[in-house]
Amino acid sequence: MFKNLFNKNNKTTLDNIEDVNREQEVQDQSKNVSLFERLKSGLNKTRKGMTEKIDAVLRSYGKVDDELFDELEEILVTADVGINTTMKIIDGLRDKVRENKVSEPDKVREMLKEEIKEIMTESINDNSLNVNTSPSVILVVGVNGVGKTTTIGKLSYKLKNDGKKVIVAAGDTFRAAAIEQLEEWSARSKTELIKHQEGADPAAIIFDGIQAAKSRKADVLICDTAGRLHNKKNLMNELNKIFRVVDKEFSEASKEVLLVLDATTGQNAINQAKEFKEVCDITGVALTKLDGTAKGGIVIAIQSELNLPIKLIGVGEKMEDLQEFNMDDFIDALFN
Ligand SMILES: Nc1nc2c(ncn2[C@@H]2O[C@H](COP(=O)(O)OP(=O)(O)O)[C@@H](O)[C@H]2O)c(=O)[nH]1
Ligand SMILES: [Mg+2]
Repeated sequence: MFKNLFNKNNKTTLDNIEDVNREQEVQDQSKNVSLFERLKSGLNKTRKGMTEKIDAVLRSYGKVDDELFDELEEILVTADVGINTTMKIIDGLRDKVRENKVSEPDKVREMLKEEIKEIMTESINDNSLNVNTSPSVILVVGVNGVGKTTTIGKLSYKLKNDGKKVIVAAGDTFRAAAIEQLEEWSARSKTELIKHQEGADPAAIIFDGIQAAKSRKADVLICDTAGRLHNKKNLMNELNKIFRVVDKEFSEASKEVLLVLDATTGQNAINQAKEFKEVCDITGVALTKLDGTAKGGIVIAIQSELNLPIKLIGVGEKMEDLQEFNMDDFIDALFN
């Protein structure tokens, strides 16, 4: 009767379960470490362009004075933190320095970190992607070239690995390449793709995607869309039509409208966000190509100036380089 509880090593089933748990824990830890390392290396340029400059300034000053604050201000603005946000950060920093009677520049660093975190969390307290209730639908919007299709490919892979049933709808019918790109990703990640021909009505594809998601009991439906902003009115009409279909046909699904922004485009990204915000209820931002810019301060501006939570960040071209955004990890990766 007890035979089954023992194996060759005289270990009980419980021992084995513990071994497996421990192994899983170690795996999880190393996965987290490598994710953090990836994040860190994805932010190398910004660390050089922003953090290392801040450190050099702090090192070169013997005391905390106005000039020091001016130099810090300039570094933040240059790193695309945005003028308003930078001014808020520097004002807050001045207050903290005064209140705490700080006179050594190296203590300022810790306070600056705190101040940045405070500014970013002032109006936003949740950066998690809204996919935990099933079914859910993610509408991915943004102008051409920002990384929508790539982000969808990476995200579908990631959600699939998390054990979710994912369906992707190829709603960018303006470019055949977008459909082909998704075909490659869906073959790789073994997720189902709903597509029509180039030039087809995007809203019809989203409609089909919804029917497929319902009948196959999918957890997440991810919808690609076209991003040709040169004809803003058409684009916005098209998006509105898609939103109406989703609201009408899939009202039971929790909805995430993810705006994809390219971090390398700086203040342009901020302007795009403002335009999209006018016509759709953006629920979060996927910020791509952070690895390609020294101006990662845009992360701070997006949260603080646009009041939009960053939910995903792209720190490279590989699958694992799409990460869920975590504020503490971001600040640690930037400053440690
Ligand atoms: N380095 C880097 N490149 C990216 C990232 N995300 C997307 N890209 C690249 O950006 C280019 C445009 O992406 P695509 O998904 O086609 O953009 P779309 O037009 O918005 O669908 C492609 O070459 C992608 O490989 C990222 O996080 N880092
Ligand atoms: Mg695309």
